[in-house]
Amino acid sequence: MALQALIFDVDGTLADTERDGHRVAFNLAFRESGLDWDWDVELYGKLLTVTGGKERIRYYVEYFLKDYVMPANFDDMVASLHKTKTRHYTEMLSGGLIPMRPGVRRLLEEARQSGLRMAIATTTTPDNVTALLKYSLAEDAADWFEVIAAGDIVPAKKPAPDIYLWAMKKMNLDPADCLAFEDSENGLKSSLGAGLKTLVTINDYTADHDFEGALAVLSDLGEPGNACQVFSGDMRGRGYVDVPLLRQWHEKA
Ligand code: XBP
Ligand code: MG
Repeated sequence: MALQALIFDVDGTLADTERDGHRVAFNLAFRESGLDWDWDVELYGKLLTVTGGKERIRYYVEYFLKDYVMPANFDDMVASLHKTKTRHYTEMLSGGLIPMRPGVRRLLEEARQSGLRMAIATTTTPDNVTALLKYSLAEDAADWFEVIAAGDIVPAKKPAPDIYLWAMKKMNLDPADCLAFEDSENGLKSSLGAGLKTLVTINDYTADHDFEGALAVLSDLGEPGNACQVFSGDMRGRGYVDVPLLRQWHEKA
């Protein structure tokens, strides 16, 4: 079966959003809500073991703020904090603050031209995805994706496979028709769990993760004249990922 579709994770994969995007927005929300919580770069790396912003706040309170006494309305408090965080994050994106990672725009444009179908499968809130696509990629970029599977659309977030399964069901595709793009161990567990061959591009927060089972592990997608670093996988002599290479990987694997 020929390759039909590409399914992309967002945070860390399309753009480096965590350290200078989500993390900063969480801190702004805490401050605005009168809390003295502050997630520095190192702590945020530990908190990233839990996907989903609301889930991450709960994890922080439970495991890092042992003396904190949860108010009776804690669920509402988390929901409200997260809403504030989303407002800050999308405002930051609207300033075009966070660029696409190397090779992302090129590969997306090439995939569109070659008739590949495309989808998003992410843990983050839908508004965050549309803002990132609009302000960092193109005004109409959300329309490049047939399905945007995001946030609470499935209750079990990554590493559960549900978000990928949901996206493929919507597209009426089997895992064998698709390739997935991820940046983290939780993301890879999710895509592999859904039966998808997966290409991993790492970032500072995920460089030491376990990527067993990935098609290839690269620093980024690379660009002509600016080759990516290859940690595992066979680039077939190329310095960057393009559609013919994806087709070769898909056929072989
Ligand atoms: C990334 C995440 C998200 C974001 C925060 O998921 O774990 O939780 O950090 O987003 P992925 P929200 O890499 O799968 O896109 O605060 O909107 O949940
Ligand atoms: Mg990710």
